[in-house]
Amino acid sequence: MTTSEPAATLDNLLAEDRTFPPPDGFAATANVTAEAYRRATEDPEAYWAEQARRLSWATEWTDVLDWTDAPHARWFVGGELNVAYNCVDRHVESGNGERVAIHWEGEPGDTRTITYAQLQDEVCRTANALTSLGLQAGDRVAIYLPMVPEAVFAMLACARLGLPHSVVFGGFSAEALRTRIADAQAQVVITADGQYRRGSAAPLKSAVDEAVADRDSPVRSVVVVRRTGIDVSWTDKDVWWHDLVDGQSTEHTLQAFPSEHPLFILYTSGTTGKPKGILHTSGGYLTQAAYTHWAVFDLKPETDVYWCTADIGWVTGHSYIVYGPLANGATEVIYEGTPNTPHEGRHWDIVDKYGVSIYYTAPTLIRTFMKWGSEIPGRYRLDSLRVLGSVGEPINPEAWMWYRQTIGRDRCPIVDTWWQTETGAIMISPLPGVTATKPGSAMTPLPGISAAVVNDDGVRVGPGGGGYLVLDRPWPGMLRTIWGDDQRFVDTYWSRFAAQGYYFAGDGAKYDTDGALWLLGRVDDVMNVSGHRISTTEVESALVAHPSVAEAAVVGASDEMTGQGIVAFVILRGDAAAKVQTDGQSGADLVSELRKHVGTQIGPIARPRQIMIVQELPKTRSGKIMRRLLRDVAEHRDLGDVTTLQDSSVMELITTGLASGK
Ligand code: 6R9
Repeated sequence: MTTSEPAATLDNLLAEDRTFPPPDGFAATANVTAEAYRRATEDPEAYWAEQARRLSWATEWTDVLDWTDAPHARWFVGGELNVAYNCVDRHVESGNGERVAIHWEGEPGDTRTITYAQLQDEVCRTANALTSLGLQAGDRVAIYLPMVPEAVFAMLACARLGLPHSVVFGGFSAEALRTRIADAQAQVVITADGQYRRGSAAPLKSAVDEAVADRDSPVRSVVVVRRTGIDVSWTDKDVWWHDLVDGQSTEHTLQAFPSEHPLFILYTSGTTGKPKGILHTSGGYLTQAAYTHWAVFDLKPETDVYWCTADIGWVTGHSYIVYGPLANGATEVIYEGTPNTPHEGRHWDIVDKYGVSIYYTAPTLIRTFMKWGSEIPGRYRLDSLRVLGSVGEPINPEAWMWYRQTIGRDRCPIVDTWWQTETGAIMISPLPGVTATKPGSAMTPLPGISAAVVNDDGVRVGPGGGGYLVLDRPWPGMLRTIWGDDQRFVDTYWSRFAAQGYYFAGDGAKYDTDGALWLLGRVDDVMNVSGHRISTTEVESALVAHPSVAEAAVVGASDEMTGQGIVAFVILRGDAAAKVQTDGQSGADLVSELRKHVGTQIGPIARPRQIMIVQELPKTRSGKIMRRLLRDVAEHRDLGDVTTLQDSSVMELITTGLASGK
């Protein structure tokens, strides 16, 4: 961790003075108005109690919040509810059983339409099936599935039975699955024979075979969805989903669980060390997931078609594909595959086909779409869209503007949503009917949420100041602990500013002079060059603003003279890339032009020491650039563990390029 506070070197980002107020007419019908901020500030607990009433409780709570054992919170103490009932049954009971819950689109083009009534049947069957395996409330279930409807059925069936699930991303290795199963002591794994990736069927169950092979594996049963029809080997732990589930009754009697009953464990992708099992519980989590999904996306369940492009293996998939939207009775699209299969317009094709009105994705994908070219979305109508969301990393102003103009056709508000696996749900975001947005800023904490920026000593900074983002009041969706390691929970999040009692988010942040919040990436992504603090985001944004650059990743590499030197890895846009490939000299010319460009945009201090033109960047499966690996390359170290990379051959390409002096 860095030891001094990020200084004010963000003139580039903070010079951003374009603002985009909500479109005409949007505010008039928006779910939330400015008045919510006032009410929530006056009495946050009353405000959250109001939000909790979006849910159906079997027993009313007695206390909104018990913070006496801080940092261990209990929300809606004494309350009891069933999370799956809230996401499914109650919509059927209120007469919306025929509403489509899920428009599912398989990668090869097969589809399924699932109404709330059908979802109820599927969840009940699955719950009966899991009970038949001998599982009891509190037992853990691992879910290792592609983006198929069974993933949603399985999560909701677990919730219905009070079985905390641990969803492991289907792109993770057998070893990653094994350690997560062992940490949570999961007794059952739900998986599929294989999964579609870029048009072909890849094995999945074979990884489970490997992960549960040990004699001391806690896993008793493996339930296998047949998705691709590829051959699988079979053991006596295995049972086909269709054999186990299809014959079950669609009747299942509900049980309510205490508000603090564990709902799920989700391991964060932690690039080093043992992954952290983030524990979320029921009442508070569902309250915040439902509230934020309604408020931030201005959801109108009767008319909107919502699509979040995340994978259910990530927290975004948990909160904004499964729990938030379904608790709100939304109609949503779930797409199984990659965005360029069978062509680079697949997402826009899906938007037009289903009339998607709310689209929520990640900056890395937006930059990829930019790289593919504006003419691709230009071929589609996209006139159903009305709100666009972004999550996962800071969004460069350039990508934000492209998103607004090319996808939103200058009509749709953009909500840049800051949150974490640990926060459970969105914390900092514009409200589409209230906030005048600035390209690249997540703007302000939501009504009910309180955040601050502090310096090294935990002292709050004001407008124009920068430092560390902290959360200074408990929130309903907050993580309750790290599974099996409460001390690590306290150490990681609550010890940095223990004196003040603040939650340390690990992100750098800055207020501009209007008081809008700019998230600057993880604090270990803040570079120190000759005593000047420069955010990797700031340099990346400058690079991406150059017409030849599609995507950029910047790291601070140790430097004898300056402490750290800035090393940039850039992917060029189509034309520039073609030119560089046919003409060696233009590569060198472009590199010096880019160095100059960053120098003019931010100042000479930010001029990268080295710029490398690469074909790809190493990314985790959730789309985050793995700067640790790039730092290793920049500092000529051997590469450590690359198993969490989406494509591990990327590193080979980059290091070979470096060795050949490209
Ligand atoms: C939801 C999710 C959390 C980290 C977080 C921050 C970065 C997420 C962001 C953002 C800037 C945003 N992050 N959203 N940074 N602006 N809108 O991504 O959870 O995978 O746990 O990552 O992602 O650095 O600390 P998770």
